[in-house]
Amino acid sequence: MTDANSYTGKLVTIERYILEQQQSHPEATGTLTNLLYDLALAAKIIASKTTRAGLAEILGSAGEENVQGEEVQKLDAFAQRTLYRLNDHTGRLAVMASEEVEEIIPIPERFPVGPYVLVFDPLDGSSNIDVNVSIGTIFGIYRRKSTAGRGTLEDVLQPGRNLVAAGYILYGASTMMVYSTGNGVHGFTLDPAIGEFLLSHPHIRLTDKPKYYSVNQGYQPYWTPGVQAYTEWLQRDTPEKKGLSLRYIGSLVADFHRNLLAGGVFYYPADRKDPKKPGGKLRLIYEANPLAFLIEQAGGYASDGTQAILDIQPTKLHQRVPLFIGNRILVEQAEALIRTHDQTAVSL
Ligand code: AHM
Ligand code: MG
Repeated sequence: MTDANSYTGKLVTIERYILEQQQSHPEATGTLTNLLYDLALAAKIIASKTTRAGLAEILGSAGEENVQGEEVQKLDAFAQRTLYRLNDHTGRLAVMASEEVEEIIPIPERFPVGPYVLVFDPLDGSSNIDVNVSIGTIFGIYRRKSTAGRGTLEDVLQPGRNLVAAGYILYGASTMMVYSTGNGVHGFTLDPAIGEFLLSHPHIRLTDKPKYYSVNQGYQPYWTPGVQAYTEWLQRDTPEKKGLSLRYIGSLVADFHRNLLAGGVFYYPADRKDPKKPGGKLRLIYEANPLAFLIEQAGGYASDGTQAILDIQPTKLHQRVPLFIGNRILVEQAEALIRTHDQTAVSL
């Protein structure tokens, strides 16, 4: 059991914090507050499985039954189902969309609809599960645009600038939930002994002394000259900064989280490696936009190399986008070098 006396600071649960933030908006109906609670609950349920990853092989593999006679699911399918089931019936959402699902996810006819739109990547970095490396969930919340009935594709295809809230859950050495409703970025750490997310990182701001750059340097031969020049610039001492160290996990939430706390830049540029993915690998709606919203709230910036991620009007549900995200000064330099060296960078 957790000894309450072992906590030195004020104990603030995520529920209390979200509620206190809502109270500073007298016009709020509580719907967004409850939606964030639903996501915190989903986070706990998914975390309870990620900490048992690997045991499925002992207890039964995907598609088989485990010793309790339950069907064992792959973790990403489990995360998808958990998020869907916690949100399909609440009357808070008009529509959902997920990286794992090809079309928009309607709210079933038997349930009421509400004013918000939820987009999510249920388990990002899932190739890391088998090697016991951190993974994450990413989410974004919009207000619906359509005025009645079930939500539509148009409700989902909104620029990130319209986000009302966004966040992620990091399943790492501890589980953390980090979110913003447009009033700073706040981080909570799950205390597994009491099953509560406790405020551990209020008002996260990027440091002005960034430490890290994060990129899959294995793709360097396929980069454009602008991205090559940018990487060399990051490595050198320059008037703006000391040369940065390389850190790359290959799990976006974990890479983003480290750079948010320590300062730096993450990038997944457009490259010539896979001609079928000319816009890079990451998805605008489920990955780039929510994290871009958070980074701006923490004093940073996110770009596709030519413009702010948050200003891009999505045209397709699963649109990919090059991503440069982190300290503003570092991301703006990427834009400058891409402008100088690759006039054709985004139309590769
Ligand atoms: P996923 O959505 O299929 O899990 O892929 C996204 C992940 C990100 O977490 C990570 O930043 C990137 O893929 C790593 O890709 P790569 O292995 O090409 O460096
Ligand atoms: Mg993903």
